Parts: sequence; structure tokens; C-alpha cells
Amino acid sequence: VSRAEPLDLLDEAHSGSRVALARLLTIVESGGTRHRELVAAAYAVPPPYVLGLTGPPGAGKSTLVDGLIATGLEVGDRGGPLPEIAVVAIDPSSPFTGGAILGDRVRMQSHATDERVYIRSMATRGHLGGLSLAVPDATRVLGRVGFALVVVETVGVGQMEVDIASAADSTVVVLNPGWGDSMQANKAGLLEVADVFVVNKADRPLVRETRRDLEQMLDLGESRPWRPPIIETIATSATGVAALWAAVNDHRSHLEESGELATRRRRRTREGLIGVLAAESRARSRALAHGERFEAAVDAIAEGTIDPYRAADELLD
Ligand SMILES: Nc1nc2c(ncn2[C@@H]2O[C@H](COP(=O)(O)OP(=O)(O)OP(=O)(O)O)[C@@H](O)[C@H]2O)c(=O)[nH]1
Ligand SMILES: [Mg+2]
Repeated sequence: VSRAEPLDLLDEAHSGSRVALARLLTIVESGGTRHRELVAAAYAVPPPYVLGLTGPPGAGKSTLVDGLIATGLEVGDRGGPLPEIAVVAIDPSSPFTGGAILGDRVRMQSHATDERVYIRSMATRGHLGGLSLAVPDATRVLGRVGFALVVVETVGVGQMEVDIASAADSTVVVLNPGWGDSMQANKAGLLEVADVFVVNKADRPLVRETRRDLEQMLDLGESRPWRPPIIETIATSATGVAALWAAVNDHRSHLEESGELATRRRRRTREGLIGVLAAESRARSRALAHGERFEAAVDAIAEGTIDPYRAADELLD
């Protein structure tokens, strides 16, 4: 039984066991007491660098990640080639499939058997805060196990996507030529999270128009010290992937040199703590919604002797 304990699993995963690592990430998804023990260890070491890729379904995110992995392993960053890279793929738009569908979505086949690469799709199976807390926890576990770079791919276009994207240090927004018409509603959210824009499928028409649209959006937005570059790629032939990798590294250098990395991470830590507080309060409330005190309060509200707000205050005391 002791083999299944989080701290033992961490040791095994740190020594290279992918089986142990998979079990750790299942613990992250599931929540519970073993999750508590795990995060206590995971948050005690500095976080890995987290690179987020986000954008509409089918934009070519996984194909790009595949190319970025190859570049990362070969070229790496200022410290040289990366010894290993982890990828977490998420589909927040399908909570009911429990992630089963993700097998088809993860198109990073060329690295499926490379032991320097760990690819995991994630769903939430019980973690109180859902994916927006489970994903940061997972990146911290991967960091604790020794990965210096974690790539997070999120599918779907909504608030959840933006939440998860904001859990990354550098966020790449992947679009296709002619994207603008279908995504009117979410433009502002994407603009807010993008550190680098990619126009993938640049082998198709309307590339120049799409670039011009993005430039215009950036011109209209408030001016910031970092202007997101727009990189054109054809992921299927790895065209532009080296330029994308370089842009990501430039952004990272900018964050580190300006002190913005620490600022961002602190903001993220605050948001994470608020998220945990909210999740814990919800759990506590659900626990309070049973038992005699609760039923007595319901009776009292029905009889008009107390209002629900004061009743809640009293229950929480
Ligand atoms: N023509 C063309 N097709 C591409 C390009 N990049 C990717 N594709 C194709 O587009 C399809 C979707 O690619 P994926 O990499 O799975 O896209 P994704 O964004 O990860 O998709 P989801 O995870 O399902 O949202 C695949 O059939 C790819 O071969 C490209 O640059 N040009
Ligand atoms: Mg994908």
C-alpha cells in the first residue's frame, strides 16, 4: 500500500517512472486527502515554466506542440537543449466525456514513444475547483518531478479557456486565416491573454487579411511594454515553428528581465488562492446543507421568523 502514497510516487516519478507520474496526475484530478499531501510537496519547490497554447478547435495546436517539442529538445533555451518536456492537453468543453475523447485530439504522435516527452490529457474527476485549479496543480506536480517546461494545450473558446490560459507564463493564441468572423464574441478575451499570436494554416488564403486584422486589434488596444508578435506557421510542415519557438523565448526573456514574470506569478497565486477559498467554501456550504441545524433554518425561513441571509450567517458561524 505504501507504494501508492503520494510521496513515494513522487520519488519514483522523479527517478523517471511514467507509471508513477500518471498516478500522481490522477490524484490531482481526483482531489481528496492524497491530493492534499501531494500539493504540499509540489508547491514547496519553484514552478516550472508554463507555456500555454490555446485557440479554437482544430486550429492546429497539437500539431504545433509537436513541432515545438522537437525544437525544444533540439535547440532548447539559453540553457541549451531541454532534457525533457511535459505536455498537458485539456478539453474543458466536454466535462461529460471525462476526457476519453482526448485520445483523438492529442496529435503529437511523433513523440508518443520518445521517453523525453510526457504527454497527458486531463479531465476533472472530483477536484473541488475543477480544471482551473487542477491544471495549475498538475503543472506544479510536473515541476516537482523535474520538468523545467510544461506545455498546456486548451481547446474550446470560452471563459474556461481564458482562465486556464492565464495559468501560463507565456500564452500562444493559435488562429487560422479568416478566423475573425466566427469569433467576434471572444476577441477581447483572446487579446487579453495572448503573448504571441500564431496564424496557423498559412498555406490557406486570407493570411495577409488576418494579420492585418490582428495588427489593427493590437493598435486599438492599450499600449503595453510587450507587443504580441504575429507568427505565420504551417504546422504540418513545421514551417515557422522555429520562429514561434524564438518568439516564445523572447517573451520569456522579456518577462524575466522586466520583473513581469514575478508580478504575473504573484497575480496568479492570488487568483489561485481565491479559487481555493471559493471551492472550499462551496464544499463547506454543501456539508452544512445537511442535518438538523440546516432543516431548522429552512423551517424558520418558511415561517418567516428569519431571512435566508441571516440564516446563512448563523449556519456559517
Ligand atoms: N492545411 C493545414 N492543415 C493543418 C495545419 N496544421 C494542422 N493542420 C491540420 O488540422 C487538423 C487539426 O490539427 P490539430 O493539431 O489536431 O489541431 P488542434 O487545434 O490541436 O485540434 P483540437 O485539439 O481538436 O482542438 C489536422 O488534420 C492537421 O493535420 C496547417 O498548417 N495547414
Ligand atoms: Mg489538439
